[in-house]
Amino acid sequence: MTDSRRFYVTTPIYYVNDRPHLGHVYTTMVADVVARFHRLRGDETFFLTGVDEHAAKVSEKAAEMGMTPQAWADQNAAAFREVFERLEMTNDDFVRTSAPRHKERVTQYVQALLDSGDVYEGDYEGWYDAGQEEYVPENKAAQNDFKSEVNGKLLVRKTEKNYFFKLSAYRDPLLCVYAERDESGVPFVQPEARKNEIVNRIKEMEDVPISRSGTGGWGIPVPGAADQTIYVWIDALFNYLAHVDTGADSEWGDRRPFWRAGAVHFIAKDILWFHAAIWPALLLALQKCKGYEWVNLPRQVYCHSYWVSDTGAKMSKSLGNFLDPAAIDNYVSTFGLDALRYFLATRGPLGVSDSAFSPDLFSEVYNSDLANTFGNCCSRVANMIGKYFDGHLPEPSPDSNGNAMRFAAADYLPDYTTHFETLDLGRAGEAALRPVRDVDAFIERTQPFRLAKDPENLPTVGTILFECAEALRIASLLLWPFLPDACELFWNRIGCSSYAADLRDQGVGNLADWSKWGGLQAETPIEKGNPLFPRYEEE
Ligand code: ME8
Repeated sequence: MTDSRRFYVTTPIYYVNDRPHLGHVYTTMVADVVARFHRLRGDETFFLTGVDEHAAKVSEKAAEMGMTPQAWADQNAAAFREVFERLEMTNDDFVRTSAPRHKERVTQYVQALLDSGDVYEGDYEGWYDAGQEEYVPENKAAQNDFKSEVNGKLLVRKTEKNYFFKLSAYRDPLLCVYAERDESGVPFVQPEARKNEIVNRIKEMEDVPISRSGTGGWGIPVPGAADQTIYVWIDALFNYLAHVDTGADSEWGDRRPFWRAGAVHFIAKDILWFHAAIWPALLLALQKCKGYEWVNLPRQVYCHSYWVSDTGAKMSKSLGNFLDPAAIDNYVSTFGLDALRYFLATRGPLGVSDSAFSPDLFSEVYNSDLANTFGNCCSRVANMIGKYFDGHLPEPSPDSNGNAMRFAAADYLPDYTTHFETLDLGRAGEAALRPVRDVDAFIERTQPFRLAKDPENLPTVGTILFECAEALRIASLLLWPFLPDACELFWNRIGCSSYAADLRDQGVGNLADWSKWGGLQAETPIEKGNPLFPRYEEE
């Protein structure tokens, strides 16, 4: 398998100082939809998510709760894992930074950087944002009245003995990477507007401390300096490499080809600097170390915006206005998991603007796209096949005026694929619904229910309905990454359950082949079943 047929996608690893919320579910769901698309089209795919444990806010919250940091982290890590499982995320592994395999790798990476001189010992004094666990540059701190940009709390003046990373040495190399990637047509950071922000900051970057003292041992020790722990951000960023840096003889098998294929990192704008500057600089430094020459840079950092509440405030744990797992469950039990997935992926803040999470918009999108469009069209076609052809797919006649859909089908795939490649899931969802909209328009135009009144027209009606069913089959393939449960149910009803079996057993599909015209067999029993998406009426 060539690297271009491999795909590696990650989400941030989330802090376990509290329970998961909609923001975490969102990024993981977006990555899940994208991972499913790649599997569907036959790419060997690796999808990583997980939790970030060694933050001071985790040990502080644990102390508040009267628990050890590890016990508190265990409890919340389990909550994240459980929510992701319940939401049928298809992540291939789940990171915990307190796991021995993670600690071992991070220690090795930092040791290599100490050996090469890119990590060195020194003193650091600066303005510290305790909530964000980061030092804020002097000018930025002053601009903001020495308060946190994120939670408004006062910054603290802090001095410490530290190990530093020679970030300043990577200004030019990083700017070169950015320029090269722009030229190649796949910019390192997307969307474009976010990239420009970062490029300006890279030009001024200084060395950064990468260790902390006084963490009470909660963290990974700096090799050879037991009183210092590796700064939680360095520890966390390395997860992306550590979990696929496994050899053929390990318990996880050879995952390195996934790294070499080029990671796609989904994150939100709060953590762009770490991913767009520090992370690639660390990798450039590591790549110079013996044994790590194979470590290339990620393919892309995709930076989305925020879900905000109806009032426009960011949804966050500290603001207490997030949708928690119980609220998320409520949406799932009312509308179904597919609906949540579809709404989040297609109406979410993937671009540079925030999205307001509004219950009204949710039900509106559910009714318009899922109940009235995909669900209704499937029912309509199955009903007519039931009524006029005894529930068996009719034979199409080659040259009747009923076969117009066949010609439209040839161009569904390219647009859809392009939107997935550029991570524009709103447009990808729209492209997946296009065949459904075309079927609705085709039925309106040809009026098979009227034609069927005269038995002489049955061959034409049969062709029309065959073409409708065939176009819906193609739509269901394109919709599968968004609506896996409904599409698999639909496949069962139209005699195509082998798609789900292949995806499950082989881990990959064959979208190019499957989406070719002519996948359905005449005479196949077509099951009507219950509506895939019953219309939602507010009580
Ligand atoms: O930053 N809208 O963890 P974290 C959209 N551990 N996405 C949101 C969101 C919102 N309102 N709120 C949170 C950390 N997110 C570090 C990451 S990675 C090496 C270490 C999502 O628990 C979004 O993906 O604060 C954001 O980047 C992430 O949660 C922050 O999660």
